[in-house]
Amino acid sequence: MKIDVLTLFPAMFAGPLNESIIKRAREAGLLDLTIHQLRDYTHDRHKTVDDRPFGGGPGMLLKPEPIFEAVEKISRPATKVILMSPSGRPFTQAVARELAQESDLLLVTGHYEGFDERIRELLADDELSIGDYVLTNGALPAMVVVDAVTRLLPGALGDAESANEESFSSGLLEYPQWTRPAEFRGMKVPDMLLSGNHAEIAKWRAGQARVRTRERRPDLL
Ligand code: JCQ
Repeated sequence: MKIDVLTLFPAMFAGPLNESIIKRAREAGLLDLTIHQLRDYTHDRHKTVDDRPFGGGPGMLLKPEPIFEAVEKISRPATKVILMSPSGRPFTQAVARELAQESDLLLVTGHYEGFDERIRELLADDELSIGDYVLTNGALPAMVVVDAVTRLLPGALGDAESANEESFSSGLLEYPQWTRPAEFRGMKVPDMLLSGNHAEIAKWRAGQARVRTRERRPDLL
């Protein structure tokens, strides 16, 4: 999969996408990731990417010309153009699974008060939010999408990591788990898990997952 990212802060991408599973997926050729500096698509002396909103009001908007030029130069016929902003539709595991089926993504990251509406109307195929909070810019949300999508690409996860994908596909939160030692600072692992009765253990875990989901995320039930 090819993923392009358009950002004012390319340096933010240096760390997280060069570690662990994503690093391995890039080295294996599963992910071809390119980070583009939006300012490189301006033509004025000050490399202007933003301007004040018509009608007044606080803050600045990303102006259309640099983003249109960048998207037209970077995208290919199959490219799905996605804006990252708090006004987008929620990014979920189901959306990650959909995006993992695409061949080309271009993630356009915003900041300030937002995008000139013509960017939305004419360029964007989709607009995604990673959650109901406001960040300083869309670089972290773009990295979240790249990470969640890349780990779903066939061959990205090893066997041990793949097992983990089961957890969210149940639609419930994960049940509690323990590893050795069986007693730590006086706290014991539930006897049930030491019983060796795998049918009973599976039933117990399903119950624990439901209890935890009802307490923390009743919206998922
Ligand atoms: C994305 N959840 C939060 C902030 C404006 C118009 O674009 C803007 C983008 C940002 C950065 O993204 C987020 C975000 N999902 O804050 C303001």
